[in-house]
Amino acid sequence: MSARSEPGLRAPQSGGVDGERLRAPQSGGVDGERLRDRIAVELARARARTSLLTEVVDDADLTRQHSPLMSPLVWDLAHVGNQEELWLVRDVGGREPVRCDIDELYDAFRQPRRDRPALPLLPPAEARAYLATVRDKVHDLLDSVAFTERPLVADGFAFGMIVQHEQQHDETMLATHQLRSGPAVLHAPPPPEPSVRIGAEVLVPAGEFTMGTDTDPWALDNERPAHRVDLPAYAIDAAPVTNGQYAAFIADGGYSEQRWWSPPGWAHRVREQLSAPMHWRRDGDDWSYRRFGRWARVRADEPVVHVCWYEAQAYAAWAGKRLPTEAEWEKAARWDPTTGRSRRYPWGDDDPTEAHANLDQRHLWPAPVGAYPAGVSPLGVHQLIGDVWEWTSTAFGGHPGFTAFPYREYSEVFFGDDYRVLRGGSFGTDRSACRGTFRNWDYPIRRQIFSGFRCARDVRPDESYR
Ligand code: AVJ
Ligand code: FE
Repeated sequence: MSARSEPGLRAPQSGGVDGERLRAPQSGGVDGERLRDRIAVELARARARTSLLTEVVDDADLTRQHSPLMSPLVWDLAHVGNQEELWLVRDVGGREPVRCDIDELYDAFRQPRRDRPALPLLPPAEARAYLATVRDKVHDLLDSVAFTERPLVADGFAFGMIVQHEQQHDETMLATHQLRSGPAVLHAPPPPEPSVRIGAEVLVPAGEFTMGTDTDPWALDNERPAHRVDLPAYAIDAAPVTNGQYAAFIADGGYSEQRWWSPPGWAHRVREQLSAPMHWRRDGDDWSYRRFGRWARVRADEPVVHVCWYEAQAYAAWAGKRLPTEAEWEKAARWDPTTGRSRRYPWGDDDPTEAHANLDQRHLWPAPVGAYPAGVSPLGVHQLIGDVWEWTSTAFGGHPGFTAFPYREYSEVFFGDDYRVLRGGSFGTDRSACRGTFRNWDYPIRRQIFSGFRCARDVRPDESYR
């Protein structure tokens, strides 16, 4: 039984989020056709990005391991096709396997990343041919699939899951590109310039809100079910912490003062000799940062990126603040005080456009603070979606009433104290794999991902702005 077919804990005030508009289109008729078209568009969009990320480098670069933290790009490539084969061709379609001899090679749990370059992987041309064969079969079965009430296919869920899976690996491949040495091969226009001034922080009143979702059709198991969470009043930064703010922490000796760091954070800092975000180097009195093969001056008003959870936590302590909990992040992003509802996104229920957020690998770094006024939340919090993944203080776990669906290895096996939750997506995240409920997670030492943060603090019940 899946979380998706349970009546669940539908929250009284979540009606708009969980409203009729998002209900299952049936197999036949206009809605079914619209869903088929939407799936085809999303599959094609994901594949275009996968192709781009794997065509800008040669075969040697595709096969090489650019960092022990990452897979060779050609592993991600064939793994994307293999997951699509497993879930769509074999499970949804009930078709014969395309290649069952390679399942084990591309099973992330059987092959740790550091070992992947030594595997007898499909060479690039074979991997591309494999993906094309699988995709042809998927188009064939998409033409005739019935979007029945079966949880795996209702609302086209399995297709949405596979779209998001490919896009997630595309973000991982983008992070591999960032770790790759050599000249720039990726090109994109710079993000927009700021168009509004943003205050320091926003006060969020005490009270309940709806966290998670029951009905967002392509929400993954860890985003479910919707449930009410009561929070005391808190203040949260109106924008992510910027390079300028972070450089002030460095200049103030933040990396050499143990008191700002947690004990495991300090041990990690010392062992790894951390002294600045990943990819930064001194440039006179300033800093430069290498992004995708080009050195650029660190810009003070851009959100800081490539920091680990321990660095974020130390910065917050230095600033007299703390990281927000995951629930605090989500309330700031989704709660509308006028209606009491939780929105899908800070700006409303509509899918992101270029005006709302820096997503989709449209730009190759975070946008300066104030660049996305249209993306503001009802409470006045900016740039929650896109730009940088934001570390929260919360360990990754299931929402109350969590049920693994459709496989435990997507989320459940990662629950526990080892991982911290990140929210909101980055410039490298596709809009299909990002929403107000979407949850990412990683080890607190990781910073090769596009990770930044914002701070929060407790407030007294009678406090207004500090
Ligand atoms: C949700 C980003 C942590 O990359 O490990 C990809 C996504 N799961 N293939 C990851 C995922 C299976 C996952 N993260
Ligand atoms: Fe995967």
